[in-house]
Amino acid sequence: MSSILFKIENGVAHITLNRPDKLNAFNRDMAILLQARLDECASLHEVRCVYLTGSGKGFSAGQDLAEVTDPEGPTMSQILSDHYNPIVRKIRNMPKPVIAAVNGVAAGAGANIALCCDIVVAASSASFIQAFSRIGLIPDSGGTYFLPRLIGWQKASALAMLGDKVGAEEAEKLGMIYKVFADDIFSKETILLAEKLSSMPTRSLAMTKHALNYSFTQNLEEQLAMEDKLQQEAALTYDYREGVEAFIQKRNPVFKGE
Ligand code: T3D
Repeated sequence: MSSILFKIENGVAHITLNRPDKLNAFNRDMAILLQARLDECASLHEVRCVYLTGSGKGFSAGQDLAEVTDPEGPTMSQILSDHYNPIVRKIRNMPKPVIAAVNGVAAGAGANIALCCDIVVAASSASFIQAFSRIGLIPDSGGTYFLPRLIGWQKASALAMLGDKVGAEEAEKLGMIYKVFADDIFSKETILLAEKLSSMPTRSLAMTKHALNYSFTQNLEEQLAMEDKLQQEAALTYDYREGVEAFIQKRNPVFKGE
């Protein structure tokens, strides 16, 4: 059985981390396969939203700690430069929305890969742990970048240092994630959310993502100029014409992602 499951349905690419016996901890194979699937999602026109989740009871327990103690296993430098950093870049640069559907515990790199996604939703029994400090490491996979931006410096600092477990409800209150769903409706409701996104104007969503990515490093004048440029591009899309026409004609728009 592959460590990554993949299917495309109703415009949504479903990527499932699939090492359930190890709470979907990342080994090299899973990290490399995930990257290949993310590349596929970026290039396929029929994929208009990516839905990333875990199989079994966890989302991902981060780095497979058995692999790091294996003398034949990858080095720390390979783990970051070949595994986690490219995954984070591919998610942030994906020209379509990526949903992290956190079905269970998300720890270490597993938590931070979820938190770098565009929309993070969680089952009520899920939890987030910056587990790094528990084993003498620092938060990686973008954790020191995304966490303070999501929840503020003080909370990020405390969670990164203490490695406390944060339940889904608390994560929602902190602004770490978008929404919590009760366990029994989690899968159905979050797939519906992904399918809704896949029927939206994909190119303008990609431009929105691009503008949000850049907002962290630009001043207001630069950001206004970026919005101006992107809005002109958005106005040239088929979906913009369709959206306005549908409004005037009092009907639902049918967007093509073009
Ligand atoms: O060198 C480097 O490490 C560089 C990379 C850094 C990036 C990172 O992600 S560092 C952080 C690595 N992750 C962790 O430290 C988390 C380790 N796991 C846990 O603390 C706990 O498993 C959880 C809090 C996540 C969940 O606890 P619980 O009680 O629900 O489950 P469990 O019983 O601990 O785990 C279930 C099984 O998964 C168990 O296997 P077994 O005994 O049934 O055969 C456990 O060993 C396995 N497992 C869980 N996490 C990992 C793992 N196996 C390998 N690596 C793991 N990270």
